[in-house]
Amino acid sequence: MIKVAVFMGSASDEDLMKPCAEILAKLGIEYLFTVTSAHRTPERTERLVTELEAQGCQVFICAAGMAAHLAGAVAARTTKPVLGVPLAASPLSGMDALFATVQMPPGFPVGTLALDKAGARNAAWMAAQILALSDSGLAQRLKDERAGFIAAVEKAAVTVEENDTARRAKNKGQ
Ligand code: RP5
Repeated sequence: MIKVAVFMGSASDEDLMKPCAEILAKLGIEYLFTVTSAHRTPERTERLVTELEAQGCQVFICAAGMAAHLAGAVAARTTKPVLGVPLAASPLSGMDALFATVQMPPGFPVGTLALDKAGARNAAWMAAQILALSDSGLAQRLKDERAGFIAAVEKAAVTVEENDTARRAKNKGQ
């Protein structure tokens, strides 16, 4: 059963949003990764939200650039959590998409993540955290992934400290 829907406003958004799909797949979350536009295909967007929600979809991730109304349009049609990823797709460097995504009227929230790939990744992690509220197996997988992040930082700290020690020894010997 599809638990997370990832909507992009255009196929040109696919590259920026691929990391989102990769994380959902890694966590074993069933998802749909597709294109639908608030402006170009409003009927398709509405139909997808209605059908996916009826099938049990729990979280909607919406990514768009420019006048990024996709997340808002989805939030207007569901009370499931909607996460928005603003994309830098115009000469305004994503500020247009950020403002369009984040400034929702009261009662129709869009949980807005960072721009571009950083937001794409965190939208997947946030969706997983939402699903993990009622899925203990997924909650454990998230804890395991956190342990991996911690181990990576600790390993990097050892390497950086060793590099510094070596540099100091070299400078002393000169
Ligand atoms: C938005 O306009 C899309 O999400 C995309 O980021 C941007 C440009 O779309 P294309 O003209 O490349 O289809 O709706």
